[in-house]
Order: sequence, then structure tokens, then C-alpha cells
Amino acid sequence: MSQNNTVNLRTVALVGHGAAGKTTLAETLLASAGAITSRGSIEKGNTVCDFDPQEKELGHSLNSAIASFDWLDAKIHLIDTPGYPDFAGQSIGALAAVDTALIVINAQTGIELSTERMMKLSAARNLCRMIVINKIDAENVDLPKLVGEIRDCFGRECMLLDLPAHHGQDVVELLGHDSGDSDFESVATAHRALIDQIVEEDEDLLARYLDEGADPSAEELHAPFEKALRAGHLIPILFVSAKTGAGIPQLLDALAKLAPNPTEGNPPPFFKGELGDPNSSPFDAIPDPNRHVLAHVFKVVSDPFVGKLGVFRVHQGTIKKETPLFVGDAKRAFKVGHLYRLQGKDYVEVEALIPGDIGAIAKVDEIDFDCVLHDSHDEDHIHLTPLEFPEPMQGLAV
Ligand SMILES: Nc1nc2c(ncn2[C@@H]2O[C@H](COP(=O)(O)OP(=O)(O)OP(=O)(O)O)[C@@H](O)[C@H]2O)c(=O)[nH]1
Ligand SMILES: [Mg+2]
Repeated sequence: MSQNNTVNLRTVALVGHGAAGKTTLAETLLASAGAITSRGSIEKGNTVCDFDPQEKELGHSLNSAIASFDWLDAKIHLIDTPGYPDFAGQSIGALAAVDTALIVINAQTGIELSTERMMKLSAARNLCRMIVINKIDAENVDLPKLVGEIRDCFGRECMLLDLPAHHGQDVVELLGHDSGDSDFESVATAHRALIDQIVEEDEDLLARYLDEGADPSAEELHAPFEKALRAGHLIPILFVSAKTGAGIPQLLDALAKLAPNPTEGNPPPFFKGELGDPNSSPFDAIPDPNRHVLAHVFKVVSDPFVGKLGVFRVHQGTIKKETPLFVGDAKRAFKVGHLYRLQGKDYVEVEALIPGDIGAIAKVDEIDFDCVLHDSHDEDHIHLTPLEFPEPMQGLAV
């Protein structure tokens, strides 16, 4: 199947505390899916997402970075974000561009400041959330204790989607398996708890399940799974080691088969009118490539070679090279010219971008952070409800 349909797209932000392993995880996902031929590392300073010389020198991310890969019939757009609180603005901005927040937790250090903050902010943004516990290969990790802490902190909706097995060298997926080895908890019990939680979303399915006692098929579980994710009734927990690759095929499958496509995610909170105006009204962007264009700029970069670059998520319509676009309420349109997808530091020129795509346009001075791009005056005065950004801890005059 072609990956160039909106239903085949997934948009995922990797968020969480510093050193949780987000950039390494992005690298491992890209390599395992065949998007890059060899896997770089933080230590060698050659990852796709930490490409800035300062990031290489410091060994952690300073900016959000975008990269995509194909898995099964899905094209997955990843945004790797920095975890240290000083750079929270970059991670918060990325939440406006995705349907799924993948909250990465370091198995060695557990729940940290940015874990809690990103769990809260992604819930406030109404995103589907998944928790990934990384570094299961490391020494001195207590995974059952960490799962208990996650549930105490974020609720019983945090449910196991897989379990580590063979001393963390592997994981066993729980939707499709009700028996097998695991390092802790029973596969049968965790499987049953997961299925019970999902079927509760669909009365007919629940009645049949209780009547027949047999597990519903993967197809039957798909819609109630998405419903549970959207409502926050289910926050799946997955285990991985970005270093050894344990749990990576299962995570790739979960992203392709279970993470919402743009028609399944919660709609982004657009409104028509001005911020604070009581007469403004909600606006539903429909992820249909044949409608008027609506795209939201969630990041602006000053590139020494290409100049000012607006990075956006398409929410409605199709942007082509020749599309005239308006920025916000501007009277005059600009011609797109070159249209890009980003792969770390590389700009990949493309002909068109559809709802669910993340792309970039260069050299348009009027493009600012948080602006809306559109191709018809019908969509003048449309804005995305902003998330609260943290107050600067220190003032600095430039
Ligand atoms: N043992 C082990 N180490 C890992 C794993 N994943 C990442 N690391 C190491 O953890 C450190 C931090 O990894 P990063 O990928 O930079 O973490 P990050 O979440 O991107 O950090 P920020 O960009 O600061 O938010 C590096 O030294 C990685 O090599 C893992 O699965 N196992
Ligand atoms: Mg990083």
C-alpha cells in the first residue's frame, strides 16, 4: 500500500526528561526501519537528530528535530525533542504538530521533572499518549517498581502493552499473546487486563466478549483501542532498550498499527477569531487532502544556508509547490516555491504535502512561530489554542 495517504501517516513526538534516551531511540527506530544504513550514537556525535555542532559537543539535544521512516504500510513522522527543562519550549511546540506523544522514561532514573510536565501538557493538548520505558538493558533497574510508580503517579490507565522477557533481552507483546515467558507479572494476567480495558469502550463487543469468552480479533479491537487512547482511558506502556534493540520491533509495530492516524487522533484545538475574544468559535480542521489548506507553524529555524525556515504540520488540504499561501490574516499570498520534508539536518524536496505531513518552507519573512498558513480568505483569523509556555527563570536583555 502507498504511504502517501493521510490514513497511512503517523505523527509522534518523543518527549520526556533529559538523558532518557529519546535521540538514541529515534536513531534506533530509523535504523531498524531501514531509513538509515548505520546507527549513530550520542557518544560519537553522529545521530540524525542531534546534528547541531553544539548538541554534538554537549551530548544532549538543544532543539527539536524531525525525521521520518516507513514501517509496514505506515509513514511515521517523528519529532525528537530536548528533555532538559531549559529547552522545554521546543518540546511544547512539538506537541502542536502530533497526534501521539511518546513519553520516554529512563528505567534507571524513573519519573523525572520533564516526565511529569510532558504527561500533563500532552493531556492538556488532548494527545494520545504512550509511555516507553527505555534502558531496560541497564544495571540496577527495578522495572516492576517503576511500573507501580507510573500507575501511582499517572493512574491505572497506564497499562502494559508488552513485558520484558529473558532478562530484558526481549519483550513479549500482550495484545496478541496470552502466554509465554516474562521477567515479571504473568503474561496471561496482563493480556486479560489489557483486553478487558479495550472492550469496555464498545458495548456490543463487550456483550459478545462476555457471552462467547473468546478474544476479539485484532481488527475488532482496533476502533475501541483508538477510542480508549483518545479518551485517555488507556496509556500503553512499552519496554525498550534503544541500545540493544530489545522491544524495538514491537514499538515499531505499535506505532504503525496502533498509534492514531490523523483521522483517528483528537482534533487539534483551532478556533476562528482572536485569542480572548468571547465571539471566537471552535474550528474543525478536517484531515482531507481535497479541502482548503490549513497548516500550523510549530517551529521557526534560522538556517545559515537556506535562511528563515518555517516548519509546519499540514492539518487540512494539500500544499504543492505552486500553491499560493497566506500567512495568518495577510492580504497578499506568497508562492511556496520549494517544499521540503526534513530528515535531521537534510532538506528533502517534495512535490506535495497532505494532512498529517510535517514539512518546511524557506525564505518567507512573514512566517512566524505559531502562525497559520492557508490558501483561502475563508480561513483568515484561524489560530491554534496556545499551550502555556513556562516563564523564563532568568531575564536577559539582548
Ligand atoms: N544503557 C543504555 N543507555 C542508553 C540507552 N539509550 C540511550 N542511552 C544512553 O543515554 C544517554 C542519553 O541518551 P540520549 O539519546 O541523548 O537521551 P535524550 O533523551 O535524547 O536526552 P536529551 O536530548 O538531553 O533530552 C547517552 O549516553 C546514550 O548512549 C539504552 O537503551 N541503554
Ligand atoms: Mg536528545
